[in-house]
Amino acid sequence: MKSYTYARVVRAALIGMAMTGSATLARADIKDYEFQLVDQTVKKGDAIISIRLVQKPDGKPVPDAVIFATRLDMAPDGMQEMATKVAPMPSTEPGVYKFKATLSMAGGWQLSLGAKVQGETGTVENKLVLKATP
Ligand SMILES: [Cu+2]
Repeated sequence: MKSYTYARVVRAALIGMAMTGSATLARADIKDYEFQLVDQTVKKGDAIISIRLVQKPDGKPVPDAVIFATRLDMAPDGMQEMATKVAPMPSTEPGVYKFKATLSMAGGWQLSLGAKVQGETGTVENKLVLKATP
């Protein structure tokens, strides 16, 4: 009975180690994360921009990321200097992050984002291009 218990303990420990090992292997690289636009177009004026942070390849949503760098400008239309403020907004959907911005002109706008993901080193950096419609 005693040796049986010991064997179980050893086996459990080995399984635990194996699981830890695979968890480390499965651990994503920061390059496996990506921002995506929920909507490619928004209406010109006061707009809410929704973006999704996902983990490739399965597109799993990534909640609780800290987004610290944002810039929104008209670089896609050759107007880099035409930038607007981006304010974070609360979101109820896990992995979806919302921002409020005033898009004063119809056309292409580039949203530059940086984020830290819990448990990962490095920074997710992405530029997304959306279109403001008149
Ligand atoms: Cu412009």
